[in-house]
Formats: sequence, C-alpha cells, structure tokens
Amino acid sequence: MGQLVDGVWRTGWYEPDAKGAFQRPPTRFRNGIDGPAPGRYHLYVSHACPWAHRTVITRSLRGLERVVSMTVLDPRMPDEGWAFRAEDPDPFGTSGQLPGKLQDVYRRNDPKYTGRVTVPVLWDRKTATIVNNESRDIMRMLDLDFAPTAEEPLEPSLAPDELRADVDRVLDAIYGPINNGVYRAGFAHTQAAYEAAAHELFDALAYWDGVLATQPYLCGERMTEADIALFTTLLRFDLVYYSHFKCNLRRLRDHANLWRLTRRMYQHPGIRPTCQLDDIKAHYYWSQPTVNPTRIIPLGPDLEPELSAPVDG
Ligand SMILES: N[C@@H](CCC(=O)N[C@@H](CS)C(=O)NCC(=O)O)C(=O)O
Repeated sequence: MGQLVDGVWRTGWYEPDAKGAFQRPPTRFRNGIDGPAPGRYHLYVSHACPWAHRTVITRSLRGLERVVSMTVLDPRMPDEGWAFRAEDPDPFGTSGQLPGKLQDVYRRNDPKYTGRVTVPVLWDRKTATIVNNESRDIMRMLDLDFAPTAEEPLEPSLAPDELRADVDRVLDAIYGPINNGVYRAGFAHTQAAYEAAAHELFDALAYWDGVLATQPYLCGERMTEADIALFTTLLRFDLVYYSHFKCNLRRLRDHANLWRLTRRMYQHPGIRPTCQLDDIKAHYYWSQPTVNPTRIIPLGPDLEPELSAPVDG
C-alpha cells in the first residue's frame, strides 16, 4: 500500500483524521468518454475490489465484453500497489517491464502524478490517458454512454430515465454508512471511530433490509445500479468484513432480505462469473498487513453452497 508523489512511489498506509477515522481520498479522474467506439476503451480491474466489481458486473450485464476490453490484476497487492499477473500483462506496457504494475499506468498518463493508484481505471487507447477512476461514473458510462454499441445485453438500462433520480438517491444513501462504512470500521485507528462506523453500518443494513421486505430491489421491481453497488459490498460481508474489518454485530445472513438479494444477484448468469470468492479473501487478508500482519488467509467461511442455494421469492 502506498501512493505516487511526483511520479515516485512512496510506501505508506492511509492517513487517518485527527479523531482516528479513515478518510477516503477524493477520486482524481472524472472525465467522460469521447463516443462509444468499440475497442477504444479499456478497463483495469481487480476481481477482489468491490468498486471495480461494480464496473465488471455492469459491463457483463450490458453486453459490453467485446466493446470494452479488460485486464484483471493480481488480487495480492504488495507494497508497490496493484500488480499485473504474468498471464494477463499490461496490454499497453513497455516490453522489458512486463507484466508491469498499475502505478506504471498512472505514470503513463502523467509522469508526475501525485495520488493513490486505485482500481477501477477506464483507459483511452487513442489518447493514452486515464478517462476516469470512479466506479460510480464508470458504471453510468457503461450503462448509458456505451449502450449504442452493446451486444445482446442481459439486462435493460440499470439507470433508466424514470428511475434515475431514485437510483442516485439510493447510491448516495448507501455509500457513507455501507460501501465506505465497512472500510471506516476496518481502518479506524481509535475505538470511538470504529464504534461510530460499525453502529452506522448496522443501522443502515437494518434499514435497507426493511425496505427489501416489500420489494425485490432497492428502487422497486427491477435491478438497478444501486443494487449492483450494494451487492458488491454485501458479497464480501460474511466472507471478509465480518472478521477482517470487525463488522460483527450481526452476519449478513442474519438479514433475511439483504441475504435474499445477495443470493438472487449472485445466481444471475451475468453476475455469477464475475464473483471470485478466493480472490476477494486473498486480497484483503494478504494486502492489508496493518489490519492482518501475518497475512494468513482464513479457510472459511464456505459460503458458496449457501450463495448457490435456491432463492425463495
Ligand atoms: N472511489 C473509488 C475507490 C476505488 C478504490 O479505493 N479502490 C481500492 C481497491 S478496493 C484501491 O485500489 N486501493 C488502493 C489504494 O488505495 O492504494 C471508486 O469507487 O472507484
């Protein structure tokens, strides 16, 4: 873990605020695409990362696998940040330096870049620049801007006009207490910061579990970006966050309606292949030695059979 400063790598953990709370640095690249040309744009992702997973699911559901190419990084993130796997090297890297590191991609965009080196990254082959590294923006671009070039989408728009305001409202509402909340609990540096984050998280889970008692998805009858954004956190909950991030007041499986949503989405033919449970566990337990200094990856829980069990209703 670390970041680039004037293009030079500096190893280091996130700096907490004065009260010991985790602060997520603001996203640096928020541009849009210059038309949905097939083959022009490329995604860098990790199957372990919940933010990147949002974009992988959207790409799959919206029929963009041959329109937007993709490289999957190694789930184990060493001190120098995300690294490419030998079998899937950086397609635009310099031959001598392959398979390469994600910091090389950020430096290729700006040799003097200062900031964190995160996934997902949407890369523009034509201009050799980073378009955007914010999962929420990339989900929306994949859903709407690339739609004219999609091939046999498995789902219609995940932020249709009539639901868009509601989708944005739910995305805003779940981000602080849930998506970022698990990190605020896990990366807290003080007891008070941890407890505040954990209480907020479980209050929010209870609230959305209640919403799902009367409707199948967060915005009503159909799956939207909001469900995808929540799903990628929920999938990691009992697997990692419950123990590694100390989010253990209740298990996700104790929230009947959230658990049903998780299983329903996990079993979707366009989502199931994007869920790599072993990568998820390996990433968190191995890559965050401040939280888990031995880097031992626990054997359990064996969630796959429960995730795959038939969903009633
Ligand atoms: N706001 C970003 C957050 C992305 C993010 O924090 N990704 C994590 C992986 S789960 C990362 O790459 N962390 C490396 C680091 O911060 O050094 C988004 O939603 O896309």
